[in-house]
Amino acid sequence: MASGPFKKILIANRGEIALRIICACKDLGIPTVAVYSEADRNSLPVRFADQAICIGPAKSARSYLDIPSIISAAEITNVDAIHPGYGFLSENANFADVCRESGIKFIGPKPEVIAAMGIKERARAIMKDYGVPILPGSDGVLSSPEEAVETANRIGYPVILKASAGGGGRGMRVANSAEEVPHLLMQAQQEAGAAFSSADVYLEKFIGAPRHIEFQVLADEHGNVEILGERECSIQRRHQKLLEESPSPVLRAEVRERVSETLRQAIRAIGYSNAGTVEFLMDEKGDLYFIEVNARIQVEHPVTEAVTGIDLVKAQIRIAAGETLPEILGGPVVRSGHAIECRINAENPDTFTPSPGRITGLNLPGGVGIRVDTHAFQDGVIPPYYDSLVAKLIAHGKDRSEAIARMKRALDLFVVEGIHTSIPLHKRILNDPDFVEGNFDTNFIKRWF
Ligand code: MV4
Repeated sequence: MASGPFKKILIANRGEIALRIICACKDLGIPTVAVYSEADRNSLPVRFADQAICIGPAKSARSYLDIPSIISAAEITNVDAIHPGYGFLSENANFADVCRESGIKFIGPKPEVIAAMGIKERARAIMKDYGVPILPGSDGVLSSPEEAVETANRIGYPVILKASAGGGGRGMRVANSAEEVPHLLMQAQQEAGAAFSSADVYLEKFIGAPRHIEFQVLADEHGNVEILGERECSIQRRHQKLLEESPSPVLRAEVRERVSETLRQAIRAIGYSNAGTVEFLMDEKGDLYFIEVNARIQVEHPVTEAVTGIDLVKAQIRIAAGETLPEILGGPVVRSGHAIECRINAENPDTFTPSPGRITGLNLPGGVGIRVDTHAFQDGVIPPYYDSLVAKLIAHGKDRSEAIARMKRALDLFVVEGIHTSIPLHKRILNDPDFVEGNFDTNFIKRWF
């Protein structure tokens, strides 16, 4: 081992992922510090961490996104590492850099790598260089409407204009003809400039009904890389994933192997370390095309944990402590069975609008093949200030049909009273003949309405 485990870890997050990280630290025998906003004073991470510090008011900008507050909390409690979870500061290269300057280990990739992956058009160019398949598109950022029209004419319509600093669908425009390109380019640039740090826009061939398939990566600081298979994430609405599964019901083994081997080399070459996700779109032919890298642990990581038996959060911490992947994994990665995750959100099932409030009644399912990751508890409150995730329900079985049966059973026994949740929506998805057949793409939910 290059260096020992950490003495104490601060968790710069809230909700279920904060609790998930506390659990990993307990398994490793590492004490924890929870930071919390005034809205989360009575939360489970505060209760179950060894120490807890209030870092500010409910609004994220003044608490979970407030770098000086979090660094002060880390210094006061004398931690030697910070786990950022997902969202908030997890892909903020500046935060990772401030941690480094403060002598605190940021549990994630190096700041330079986070920054490079955050510029989508750069990540695209880097992946292309290492032989990862990308869609036909512009060579970097578009510098004029004329260049945009020329490029679009060359690759053929429809094309999609994307914000280089984007993600989550903002700053995207689809053009169906040359006449539309200059106007849509201006719109995309304007939207990107307002929403992100940069108004840069690039262009690529548009796939109208893609599947969203992503690969889980684990890489240490010594050049060892493992690709832990894929997750199928096509069941989403307005860029919010609802249900994820592994393996994908449609990915051909030959494509999985080819992409995994190329990715392994690319991830090593760019100096990526820690857990990460590489997102792809699949076209009608079943071919994969790189779209972006997520340099963090993701919400849906338990699906991969179920099929590999690997604790990804524990692995992140051990990687950050300088351990090698062979030490951490202790042998070859074996994937077995099928896993599905349903995201249980506090939302109105008809309007999909948030439904925060007090949980007046709660029954969590369990039994063979079921895992629940949640910060919910009887009489606990889901505040309105953050995302509406209440729980993640994960079912694992020997095959897809057993995983579906277990998930349906668990949803039947899952009771949340006092707030609306997406439980009815998940029951509907699992009973849809097209879902059961594996016959769906990212427009699956949209087609219902
Ligand atoms: C695309 C695409 C079609 N063609 N790129 C949406 C979020 C951003 N991360 C990438 N996105 C897309 N990029 C090309 N060339 C369609 C989408 C897209 C999408 C992708 C994954 C999951 C859900 C989606 C919903 C709408 C659009």
